[in-house]
Amino acid sequence: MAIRTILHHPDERLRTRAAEVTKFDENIESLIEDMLDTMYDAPGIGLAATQINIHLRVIVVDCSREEKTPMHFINPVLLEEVGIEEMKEGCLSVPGVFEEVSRAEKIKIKAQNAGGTVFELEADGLLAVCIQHEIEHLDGKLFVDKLSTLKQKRIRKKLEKIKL
Ligand code: GNR
Ligand code: NI
Repeated sequence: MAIRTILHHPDERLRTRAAEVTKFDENIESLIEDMLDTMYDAPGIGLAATQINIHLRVIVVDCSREEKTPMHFINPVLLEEVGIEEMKEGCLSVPGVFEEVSRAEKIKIKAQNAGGTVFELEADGLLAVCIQHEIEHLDGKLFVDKLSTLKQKRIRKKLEKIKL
């Protein structure tokens, strides 16, 4: 049980491409626990290991409204993307910024669980948006990269000024 520090844009470490997980041991289990603790504390509906400066392909998500439904995905890969949907997004690494972003409406992914077992999942709605947002973190991308260059400049300036 540990809450880790979340990196903030424009920290260059957020631009790191995360490496595949090859060892499914207790270190991965405790990383997932820490990521969930950090996500719930924030609070957020998703977190990529990149955001806590761990450059491994691990994401956690909980988009549920009532009961806690923690999910984790190791080495996630997008297999199918169908349709387009616009949603207002935010990011724990870009505090105070909320902008419309368009993404696939329905997705199918393949991933591994903490035991290394491969599984597939189909998602739509907020869960699909969140999973796509998290996978992009693992490739060093942020949702603000999809905005106009003018908006990107303003966001960078604003965050450099407040330096949370
Ligand atoms: O908490 C979060 N909310 C959110 C809202 C809309 C689209 C994506 C997200 S993910 C974000 C947490 C986060 O930064 N994950 O990387
Ligand atoms: Ni994010």
